[in-house]
Amino acid sequence: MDEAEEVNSNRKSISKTRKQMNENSPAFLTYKILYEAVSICHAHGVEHVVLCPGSRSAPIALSFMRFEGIKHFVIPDERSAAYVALGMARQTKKPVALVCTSGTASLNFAPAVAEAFFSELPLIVFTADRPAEWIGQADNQAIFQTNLYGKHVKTAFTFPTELSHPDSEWYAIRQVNEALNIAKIQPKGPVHINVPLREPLYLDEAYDFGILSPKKVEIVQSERTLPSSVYDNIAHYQRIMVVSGTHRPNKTLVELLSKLGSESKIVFVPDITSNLVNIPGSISFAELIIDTIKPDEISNFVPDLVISFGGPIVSKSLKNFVRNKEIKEHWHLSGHPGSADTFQKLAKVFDIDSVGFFKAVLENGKLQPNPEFARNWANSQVDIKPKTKIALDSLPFCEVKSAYQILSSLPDDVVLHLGNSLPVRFASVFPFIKSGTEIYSNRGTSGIDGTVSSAAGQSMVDTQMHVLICGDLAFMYDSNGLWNNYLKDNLKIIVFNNHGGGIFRTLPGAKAQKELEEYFVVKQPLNFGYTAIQHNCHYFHCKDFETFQITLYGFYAITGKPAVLEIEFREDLSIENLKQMIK
Ligand SMILES: Cc1ncc(C[n+]2csc(CCOP(=O)(O)OP(=O)(O)O)c2C)c(N)n1
Repeated sequence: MDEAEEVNSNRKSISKTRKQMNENSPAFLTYKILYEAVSICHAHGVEHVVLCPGSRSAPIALSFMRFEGIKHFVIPDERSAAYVALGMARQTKKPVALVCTSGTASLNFAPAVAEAFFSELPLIVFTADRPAEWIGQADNQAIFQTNLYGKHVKTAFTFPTELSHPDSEWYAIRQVNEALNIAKIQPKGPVHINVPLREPLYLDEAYDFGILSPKKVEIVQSERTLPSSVYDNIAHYQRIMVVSGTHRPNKTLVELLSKLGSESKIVFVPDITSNLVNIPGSISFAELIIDTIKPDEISNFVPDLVISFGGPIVSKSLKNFVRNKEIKEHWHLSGHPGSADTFQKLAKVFDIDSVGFFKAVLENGKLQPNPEFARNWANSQVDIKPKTKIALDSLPFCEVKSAYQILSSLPDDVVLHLGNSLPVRFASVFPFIKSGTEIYSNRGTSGIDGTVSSAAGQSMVDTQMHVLICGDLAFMYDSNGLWNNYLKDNLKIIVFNNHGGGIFRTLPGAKAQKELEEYFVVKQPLNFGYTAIQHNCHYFHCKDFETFQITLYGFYAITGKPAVLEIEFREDLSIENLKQMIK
C-alpha cells in the first residue's frame, strides 16, 4: 500500500468509527473540545505536558497523550510534577502544560504555581473538577477549585460543563486562547483552567479526531521605543549603577552591558541568578565590597541613579546598601505598573525591555559618567578577589570551602542549579564561576520544596549536564523529584549535609535563640545513600578533604543514571566569618 492509499484507508476507518460513535454524546463532545484545546496549546508553542494520574482528569490527559506534537511526562506526585513543569518552562522558554485530577491533587500544584507567578514562568494549569453541583456534597475528591490559586495565577477560567450548545465549544476554545496569550505576554506567568467533567469520562474506543484546526488567536505586539527625553534625563546622573535580578541568559544583553561596564559608563552589578555574572566589566563581587568598605569611604561607592531589571535579587547586603543610601532615583526596566519597589526608591518604570533600553542608551544616550565612581568599584573588585581566594584557601574542610572548590571547578557547559538557602548565598557572595555558566534558583518564592524537581525538569528537556547544589533539608523535602521515569544521567545532585537547616546557625537573630537547634535547624541524623539507590541513582559520599577531590571527579564522570553526591559536614564557618577574615 502506498502512502496515499494508506492515508485513505485510515480515513475510511476513522469515518467508520465516526459513524459508529454518537457524535452528540456528552463524552464525544468533551473529548472533541479537549482535543481542540490541546491543538490550541500546541499552536501557541506548548511542546511539553506534565500529567498526573487520575480518573477525572482522563479526558484531558488522554487528549494530550494522543496528540502527536506534544511530548508527555507522567509524574505521580503533583507537587513534584508542577515543579518539573516549571523547570521545563524555564529551560525551554516555552509554555508548559500541567494536568491533574480533582481534589487535593490540584492543591499540591500550588507551591510551583506561586513560584512560577513570581518567577514569571508560563505554566498552563489544567485541573479536572466535578460539576459545580457536586461540590460539598460528600462526593469523592471534590474541593472548591474555582479560583483555587487566587492571586498566584495571572488569570483563571472555568470550562463550560454543558457542551451540547455550539457556543460552548467557542467559549472553551476562546478561554484556552486567552489563557495562552495571557501566560505568554510580559510579565509571563501561570494561568489556571479548571475543567468540570461529567461521567462518562471515557470513550468506548480510542477515537482519532484527525487534524482539527481550531482558531488560534494571536497577540501582535508593536515595538517599543525609548522617548528621546530619557537621553537628556540620564545625562543628569554621573554615577549610574545598573543592577540585574533573576534573568534568563541573553547574549545581546551580555554584549551591551559588557560594553557599558568596560567603558566605565556604568557600574554593572549582576545578581547570581541574572546569568550575567562575571561578564567583562561587571562588578560580580559587590556584596563582599559593600560589606568590607571602610565606613569613611562608603560615599565614594554610592550611585546617584540605580537602574534595575529582571526579577528578585539574592544579596541582602546589596539591597540594604541601595535602600539605605542617599540615591536620587531608581528606574526599573521591562516593568509593568505593578513592578516591585525593591529599594523603596522607585521613581520610573520603563515599558521597554532591558535590551531595547541599553541599546538605545548606547546609541543615543548622552552619558556623562564620573570616571572615579566606576574606578572605585573596579579597583575594589581587583583587590578583593585575591584576598577572598587566600581566605578561602586557608580554611579547613567546611561548607564554605567546598562550595568554593565546586563552583570554581565546574566542568564546561554545565547548567548550575542553586538550592535555597546556603548554596545560593555562597555563590552570590563569592561567585568564582566561569562566565557563561547558566545559573538557576527558585528565587520567586525561595521555597525549599521543589529544588530537586525543578532542576530535574530542566535536565529532562536538555542534553547538557545539570548540577544541583542543595542542602539536606531541601533534598529530603523534595526527594520525590527523583520519583519518575524520566531522569537521565545528565542530572548530578550535590547535597551539602550539615544535618539540618544550616542557614539558621548563621542568621544573627535565629542563632541567638535558645530554640536554635530544636526549632530552626531541626537537627536530623540522616544520610542519603538509601534514598539515592532506591531511586536508581549512583551514590557518592565524602566527609573530608582526602576523598573530596577524587569523589568529585568520579561523580562528574560517571554515566548511565543520575548521580547523587552527599558531602557531610560536622561544623561550619559562616559567610560572616569569611567576611571578617577578608576585612
Ligand atoms: C517550603 C519552605 N519551607 C520552609 C522554608 C524556610 N527555610 C528556609 S531555609 C531552610 C532550611 C534549609 O535547610 P537545608 O536545605 O539543609 O539548607 P542549608 O540551610 O543547610 O543550606 C528553611 C526551613 C522555605 N524556604 N521553604
